[in-house]
Amino acid sequence: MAYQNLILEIEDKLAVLKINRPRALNALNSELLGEMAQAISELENNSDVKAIIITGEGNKAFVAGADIAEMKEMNEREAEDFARKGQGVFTMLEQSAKPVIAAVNGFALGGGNELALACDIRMASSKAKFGQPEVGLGIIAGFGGTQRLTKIVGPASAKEILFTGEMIDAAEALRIGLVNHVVPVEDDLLAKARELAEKVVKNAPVAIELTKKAVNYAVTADIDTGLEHECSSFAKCFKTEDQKNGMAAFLNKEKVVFKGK
Ligand code: CO8
Repeated sequence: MAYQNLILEIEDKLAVLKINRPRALNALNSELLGEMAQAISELENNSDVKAIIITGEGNKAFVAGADIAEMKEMNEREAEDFARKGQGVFTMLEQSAKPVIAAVNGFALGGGNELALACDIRMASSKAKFGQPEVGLGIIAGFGGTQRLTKIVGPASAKEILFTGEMIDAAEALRIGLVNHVVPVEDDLLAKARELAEKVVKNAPVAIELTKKAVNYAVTADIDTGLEHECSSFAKCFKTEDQKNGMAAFLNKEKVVFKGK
């Protein structure tokens, strides 16, 4: 389907979803969030798509936050609805069966950083800048930042970023574990993200999906419950053709093509 604020390209098992409001540095408004929810559902239901890359259109921003012009006149009820909407969309990404890679090509601020945090893996251009500037606007992070940032970088780094509202550069983001990789600005970030995605999608899709769920589970579960979850997910793999074919191919020294079932 056609989107006003997104560009969706699907090629060779990979979907690239570009946030496309460059005149407002890709700031997230309600309309855009609604379109994102539709696009994520569309990708979830497309069995040809095995991984999703999210990036920002234009050469300046990944996403410079939620739309301040839209938020300015909100009352308490409207603000809560808006926060729930953004949180809901980002949770869809986090819970998607498909791996999601953020290719952070510029400013990732406020809701933009929160979008990156909801992705499974973050790859940044060396010119990317990250931050949660909400406190300088008189609000707090509302699209999951207080929760996911804390789980990813730990409470001390999270509090410094959330309290100061200051931006950190890509090198610092790498140092604190906010991003997995930094790509020099002269290199093609999207090509590097595709390379990484290809390393993932060559593997068995059901195994990737179950791994994503199990790792997400580890973030909140105690170790015993988590290990039990891992056991039952491991066992589920043995109901798939991909497990039979993958192991047979290894023993026969052949190359396997996984079917996703
Ligand atoms: N919302 C709306 N418009 C924006 C936003 C934004 N977040 N960011 C940039 N824009 C617009 C600017 O207003 C400007 O528009 P115009 O050309 O019409 O004046 C255009 O984009 C270009 O921006 P600048 O001229 O400011 O570009 P600079 O290169 O000078 O600066 C910055 C780039 C540093 C990124 C700067 O634009 C900036 O600081 N942006 C705001 C960053 C910010 O504070 N983000 C956090 C927003 S709050 C948030 O995300 C909360 C999420 C949870 C919400 C919960 C709901 C209740």
